[in-house]
Amino acid sequence: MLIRIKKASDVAASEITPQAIYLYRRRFIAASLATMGSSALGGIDAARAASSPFIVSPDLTVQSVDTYEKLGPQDEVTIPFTVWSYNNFAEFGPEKTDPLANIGNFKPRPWTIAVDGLCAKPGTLDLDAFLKPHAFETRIYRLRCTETWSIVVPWVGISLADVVKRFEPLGSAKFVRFETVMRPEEMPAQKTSALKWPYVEALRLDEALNPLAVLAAGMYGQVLPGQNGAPIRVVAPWKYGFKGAKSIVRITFTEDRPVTSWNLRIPKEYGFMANVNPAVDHPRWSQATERRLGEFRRRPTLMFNGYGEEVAHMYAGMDLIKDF
Ligand SMILES: Nc1nc2c(c(=O)[nH]1)N[C@H]1C(S)=C(S)[C@@H](COP(=O)(O)O)O[C@H]1N2
Ligand SMILES: [Mo]
Repeated sequence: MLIRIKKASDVAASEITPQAIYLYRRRFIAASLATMGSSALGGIDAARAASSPFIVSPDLTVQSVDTYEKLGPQDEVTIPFTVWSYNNFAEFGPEKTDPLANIGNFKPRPWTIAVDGLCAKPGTLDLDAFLKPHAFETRIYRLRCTETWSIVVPWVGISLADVVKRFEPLGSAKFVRFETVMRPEEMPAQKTSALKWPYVEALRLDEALNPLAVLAAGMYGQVLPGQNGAPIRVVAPWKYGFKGAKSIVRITFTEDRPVTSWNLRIPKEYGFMANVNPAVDHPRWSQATERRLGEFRRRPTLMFNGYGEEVAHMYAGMDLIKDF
C-alpha cells in the first residue's frame, strides 16, 4: 500500500540535493546492495519522491529495522573526504570539513537511548528495540541552517509523534529535551569549551507531536552517515538546522524549558524557538535569502522554511520576532 498526501509545501524531486554531496564509502554501498537489493542504491524512487514529503510505504526502498541491523556498524565503513563534505557537528570541530575528517573513531553501534522525565513509560532501550515498533518513512525535507546555506534531504526516519506517544508523557510535560552522546574520546571537540557538552536541543511537546517531526536513522535510503548524526537524529524542518540534535542518547520530558546548547552559548543569535523566519535577521547577517548547496544564485528564505501550512497554527498569538 502506498499512501501519498499531496502538500503545497512539497519539495520537487529536482530540488533534492544531489547524492554526490553525501558520499558513502565503497564497502558501505556494497553492503547496502547485498542486503537491500540494487534498487536501494539510488535511495529513493524519483517519481515517488516527486509526489510528496509524506511517502509512507512499505514498498519504498526504506530499510526495515532488520535490514538496518544487517548493514553493520557505521564505524566499519570508510567515508571519503571530498570537497563536497559540508556538515555542522560541533563535537567534531568548528569547520564544515571537520566532522568527516574526525569521524573515524566514532562508534554509532552499539547504541542505547534513555527515555525519562515526565512520562508514564520511561525506559532505556537498545537502538534496535527503540526503533522496532516504528515504520520507517522517507521524508524529503528542506534543511535551512542559520548560516544561510540549505539542502534538501530524503531522510529515512520514524515519526517523532509516535515515539512521544509510546512513552506516554504526563499532563505536566511541556517540552521534549534531546541530548547528544558525550564521548570526548570519539568526538574531539568535546575536549574544548566551544559549547557546553553534551549538545542539547529541545522542542515544545506540541512541536514534537507535529506530524512533520521525525527521528531520522537514514538518508537517501541509506543508513545515516556518522557526520550527519548516526545512528539517530532529530529533524524538524520548519526550524533552523541546529534544533536537529544529532546522535541522540536521551529523550527527556520536562515541565520547564530545557537549557539548550546554542541558546546558552549565544542567546542573541540562537533563539530557543528557532523557527525559520526571513524577517528576523541574524545579528551579523540577513536571513532573507539562502544558498542551496550546489546552486549559485541565492533564493528567498520562506517563513517556517515553507512549512507554514503544517506548523503556523502552533504559533498563533505568538510574537515570532520577539520570540525568535
Ligand atoms: N549534536 C549536534 N547536532 C547538531 C549540530 C551539532 O553541532 N551537534 N549542528 C546542528 C546544525 S547547526 C545543523 S545546520 C545541522 C546540520 O546537519 P547536517 O550536517 O546533517 O547537514 O545539524 C545540527 N545538529
Ligand atoms: Mo546550522
